[in-house]
Amino acid sequence: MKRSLFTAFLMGTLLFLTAFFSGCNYYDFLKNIKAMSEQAESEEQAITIGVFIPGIMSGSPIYEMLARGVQSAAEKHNSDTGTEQAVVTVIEGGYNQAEWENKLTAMTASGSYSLIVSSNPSLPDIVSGISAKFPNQYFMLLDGEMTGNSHVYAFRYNQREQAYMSGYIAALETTAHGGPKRIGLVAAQEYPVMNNTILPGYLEGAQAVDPLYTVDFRIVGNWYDAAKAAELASDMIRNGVRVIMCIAGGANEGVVNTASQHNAKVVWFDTNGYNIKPGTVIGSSVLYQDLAAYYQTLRYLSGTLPFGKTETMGVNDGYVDFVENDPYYIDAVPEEIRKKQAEMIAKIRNGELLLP
Ligand code: RBF
Repeated sequence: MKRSLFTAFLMGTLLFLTAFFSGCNYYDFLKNIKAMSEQAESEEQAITIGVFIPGIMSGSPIYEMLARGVQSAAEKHNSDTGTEQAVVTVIEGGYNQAEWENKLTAMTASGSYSLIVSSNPSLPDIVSGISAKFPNQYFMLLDGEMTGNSHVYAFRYNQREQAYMSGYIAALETTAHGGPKRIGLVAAQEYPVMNNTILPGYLEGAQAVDPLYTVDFRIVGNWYDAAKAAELASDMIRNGVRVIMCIAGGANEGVVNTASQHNAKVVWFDTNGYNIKPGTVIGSSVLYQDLAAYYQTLRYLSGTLPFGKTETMGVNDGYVDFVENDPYYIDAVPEEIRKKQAEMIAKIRNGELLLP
């Protein structure tokens, strides 16, 4: 016992003396160890972001932009920090909307994601139920509205502006060609934003050209059936409609092909669609969802995303636009019409025309 006490005392003294005489180095050594373990810890604490696509990405640019924006933000974060900290996983929920809630619940219950990102106006309702069961999960919802939940951030676009610009060009083109004062809208399905914002905004834009305009509004029933969308478009064209806007994801193709066969025209929504069928697509009212996803994800990664809020962005915030500088637009649409469209857009930009 006495002997082991003596050994411990001797070792302690030796250690103390070594540390004392090489004080500086020892201190640096400790500092290095601490820095290394902190770095390892921060690399270990991956920020995992799960992107839930409510549908299929192919044919739905709004979803492709979502995934691309989140991924670019993660790459930027990783390159800025010199780590591989941010990791993005994209999961497609498929076209069966009845399965989305279970799929998103499973994603949440896995506990694998620091943040779950999704997009479309039906997500807030689904997430509000899931959030009640998993109150620690953070969500970022684009193209949707949800306020007052401390773990949910939402971002929506001013789609009244977006649809108004579409209705305006559709009516200008129809008026120039003569024929009935009627424009078409082929939508995949009815939902509150479609019925209460997009359809009325489209009509409002057309009626700003001439108050006699009406909209022939048809529903495909899903986001993929191009044959059904083609049938609806043919029927409209037979009834004298010259310009059709389509918001039907993968089914849009049916509208574009039919219009091009019958010398009718298409207004594209969400992305620049002029090159899809040059000469047939005469308007593109776009959303910059890729930018929204990118910047809001960067805010999340820097800890500044304002959870609990919905932010709404439109033309003057740079998130909604009508593409005027595309060579296919310039080729397809006479100068006189482009001039009138440009004047209307200028009024939105300078605040003369307010469409909140
Ligand atoms: N837009 C798409 O482009 N593809 C889709 O598969 C799709 N699915 C949707 C499902 C629901 C239930 C709702 C409410 C909207 C969906 N949208 C889809 C529409 C999208 O959110 C947006 O409203 C339109 O793209 C117009 O900006």
